[in-house]
Amino acid sequence: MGTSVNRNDTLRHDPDCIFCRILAGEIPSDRVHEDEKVIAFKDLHPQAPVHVLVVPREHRRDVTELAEDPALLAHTATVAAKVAAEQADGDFRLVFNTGASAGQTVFHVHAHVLAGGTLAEGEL
Ligand code: IU
Repeated sequence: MGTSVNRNDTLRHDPDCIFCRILAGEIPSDRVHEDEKVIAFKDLHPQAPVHVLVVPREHRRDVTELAEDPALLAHTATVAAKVAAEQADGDFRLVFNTGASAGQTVFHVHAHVLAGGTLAEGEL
């Protein structure tokens, strides 16, 4: 399915993408942050005491497409740090699974923020 502009004609949106549907409010999520560029919500299957996904509103496939907009990539990291400071002690691991072999299952870029407690080496 092709990516298209969404209702406000500014952001790339894929109606078949589950994260686009979460962003549109069609599927509920437990949001901990939202602004005009990204949202952050709790992962449905947490793998750490704090496990939040920071998701750019624009439909981009992975971190390599996100990196085409350096300001948006930087903003994603800044929001991750804010979430870790608010939900844990400020320390965090930031993971972008990129490609199926690396464990990416949702092909709308998202940063996993893992925090709280001591994270094992190599976790996620
Ligand atoms: P991955 O890096 O693409 O594998 O990460 C996808 C994550 O999205 C994974 O941790 C899921 O638990 C999480 N997730 C979710 O929180 N809510 C959903 O509706 C779906 C996946 I689908």
